[in-house]
Amino acid sequence: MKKTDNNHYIIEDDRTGIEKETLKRAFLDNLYYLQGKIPELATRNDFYMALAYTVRDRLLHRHLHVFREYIKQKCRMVAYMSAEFLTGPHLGNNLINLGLYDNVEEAIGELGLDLDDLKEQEEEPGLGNGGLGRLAACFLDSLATLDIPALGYGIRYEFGIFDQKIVDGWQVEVTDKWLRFGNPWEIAQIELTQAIKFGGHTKTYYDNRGKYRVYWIPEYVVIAVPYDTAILGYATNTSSILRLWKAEAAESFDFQRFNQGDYYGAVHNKVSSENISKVLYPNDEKLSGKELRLEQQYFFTSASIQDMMRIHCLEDHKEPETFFMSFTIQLNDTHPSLAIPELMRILLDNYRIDWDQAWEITTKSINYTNHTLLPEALEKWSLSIFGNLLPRHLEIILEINYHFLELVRKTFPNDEHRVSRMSIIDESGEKYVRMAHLACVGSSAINGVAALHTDLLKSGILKDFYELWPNKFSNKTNGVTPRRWLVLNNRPLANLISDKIGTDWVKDLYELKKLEKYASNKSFQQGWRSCKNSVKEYLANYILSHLGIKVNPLSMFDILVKRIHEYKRQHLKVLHIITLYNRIKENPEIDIVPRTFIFGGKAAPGYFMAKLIIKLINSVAEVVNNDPDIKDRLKVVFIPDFNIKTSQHIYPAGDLSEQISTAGKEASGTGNMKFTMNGALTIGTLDGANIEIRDEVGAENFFLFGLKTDEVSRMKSQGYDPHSYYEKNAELHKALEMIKTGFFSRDKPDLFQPVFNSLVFRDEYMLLADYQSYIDCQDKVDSIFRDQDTWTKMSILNVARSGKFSSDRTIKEYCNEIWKVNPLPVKIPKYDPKTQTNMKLDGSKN
Ligand code: 26Q
Repeated sequence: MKKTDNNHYIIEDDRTGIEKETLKRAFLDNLYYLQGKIPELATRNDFYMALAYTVRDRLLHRHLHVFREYIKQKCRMVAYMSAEFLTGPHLGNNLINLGLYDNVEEAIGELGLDLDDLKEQEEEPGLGNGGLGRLAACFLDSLATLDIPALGYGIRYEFGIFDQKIVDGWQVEVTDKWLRFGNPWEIAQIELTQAIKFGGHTKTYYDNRGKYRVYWIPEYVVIAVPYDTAILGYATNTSSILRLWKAEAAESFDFQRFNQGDYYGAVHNKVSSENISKVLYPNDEKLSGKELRLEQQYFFTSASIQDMMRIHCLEDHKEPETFFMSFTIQLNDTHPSLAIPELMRILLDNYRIDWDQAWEITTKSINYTNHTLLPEALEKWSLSIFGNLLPRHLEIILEINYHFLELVRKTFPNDEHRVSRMSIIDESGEKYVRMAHLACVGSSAINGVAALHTDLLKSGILKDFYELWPNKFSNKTNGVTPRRWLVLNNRPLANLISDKIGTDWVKDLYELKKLEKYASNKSFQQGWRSCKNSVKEYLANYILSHLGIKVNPLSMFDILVKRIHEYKRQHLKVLHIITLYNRIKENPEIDIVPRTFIFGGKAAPGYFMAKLIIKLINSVAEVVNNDPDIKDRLKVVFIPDFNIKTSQHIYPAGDLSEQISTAGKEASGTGNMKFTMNGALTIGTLDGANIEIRDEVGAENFFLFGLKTDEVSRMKSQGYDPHSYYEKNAELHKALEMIKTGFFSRDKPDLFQPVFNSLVFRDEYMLLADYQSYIDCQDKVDSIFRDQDTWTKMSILNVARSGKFSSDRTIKEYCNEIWKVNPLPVKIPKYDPKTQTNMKLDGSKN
């Protein structure tokens, strides 16, 4: 209750009020009426749910108001289409973005509960594999924070990325049942359901104007039900909508079949329809035989395009011809690229718009972001699978291709090699639809995700397209949201920064520059170190309680967390660890900087080598951690189930960030940015966004090693011989021998031979060529870490110069250069008589 000047009391509404007493009342009320519990009998989940609903109440009116306003104002909206949105847990983030974190923490504390404890209870929506999915989530945060009208469209997978358990050093996959206790953050919008057609065949006819037309007679229909989640902006009324589609059967029960006595047949349709949104595919699953993946892609792109068209036509006078004025669509990789033929189909077949105009509307609406340089990772679908599932879309794609190849021939006469290289259809053997080609042809703008990546696209896998349309290409270096990755996850550091330079940096990360002048200030350095130490202690406790391994918080926390992949070279880090181990064994008194090596990451379930690398890390850990000669100077820890939740404890605690991919392989990387923002120094190759991080923080504050992109390709073309490195480098030789001969796998000596063989006889990612440079660089890291003042200064400068890596900067670039959309801040009346009561002390209404 707040007292005003004229003896009035304002009693806050239980659903929107933000005073501590109101929050407590609302929380207990939700516990009682929604969970059906009194505090004495409530479980931790009951408390979490009650708090989640309390927070949801406080964001709902923004969410509802904002969208109504967009429709009213007929503004242009961004539609970010992505097969993955890796949002992570919502509770903490919503509290930060609502500005309620401290109030709620206190209110909950006064009720005898711990906010950290309740946050831990939230099951995270793991609806993504890694970087690409997390980028989509960071973008929604930035779009809302910058007041850009936006929708994210994707799939509401019932099972997200698998949970990882480590059993006897091996990865074991466990189904992610994230919805099992309910999801308080989503709202099903049943009335916005869309029908999605599949299979069947097409027919032609002449319409009443004598025009040749096609219609599609599908074999079956699946229903798409949207579930909305509000993604709040920080300190603004705007919220983006994340709209995820769930598949349901059109007729959930086939009564005709049931009456014929075929009970199982009667539910079959329901089961197979619902399969479409059942499970997220891991990222390096080979596509052959993965028809369900294509069904998923069409399912969510069709539902989303239909939904956009519905929204566009909401205002009476809006015609489909002006669709591109209502929406600018961004394709997050090729996974949603069926949006191109789907929008064409709707314009051609449903609205009977002519080809040329339909094509103009489509290409004006759509843009494409590429996220990979690995040619084997480019999506392609066999023509027969494609044609069976989407016969009409295949016709449209063939016609797009016909017009496109005509243009290629006109622009580059007598160059049939180019024509077959560029064709949307790969006809070199079995026929395939090349999704990246479709995306390039159907988009106005094409971008890479870091400067080097974009350059390599232009000179490599998309070279022909760049030569045809140089102006379509641009670079948009990735970024991450500082709200989650710094303010929420690293409270001590965020508070220290705000005490020094105020809080403007949260919305304008370049403000961190103001820290530069304190970089050499001894007392600021001390405060900085004590922040780092406190988050390191937190992680040390986590490791002790979850893994039973005791690590020294004063040792250097040397961290490599990301998906396990050979190009990311986790095994190069292992070679470094074995080298240090051998140095100590040879000279037990050697003066060495104590380090804790922390690994985390999931391997795709079908990726043999990645899974073996996890086992290798754990086997090396077993030996190193238990060898008395090491005297705890080296500790190796593999933290299971690296995801958004576990990463929240990891990124803040980094001293050294390992970004060691082979130059030219990592499109951008975003973990590198999260570490930099949290004051870790990077050891890295000139790859992806590492290059730009180094440019920003200064070469003197970055540990660079390894071959450059052009050196990698030159060496490869001249015939790279890994074996000679193995022969000539004594320390490397010894480390590899130990892997080969079973030093780390005594009960199964040949267990790690495949690792040895792949390195010594092929070494596609050139670990051996980079080994010595990496080791030398790590020795330099050691010598600087010994000088804590210098290290701390470098750490402060890294944070001070990390402004570029806010996703706010990235989103501004997309807005200005590709989407052409403007901020539209929405006012929500502060005082709303419907939600607040104004009464006098004696109880009479005024
Ligand atoms: C494709 C077909 C079938 C099944 C799965 C997939 C699939 C799913 C996810 C393929 C790729 C992905 C994810 C790729 C990804 O995360 N790429 C990363 O994107 C980041 C954001 O741009 C970059 O920073 C990383 O460099 C890049 O590896």
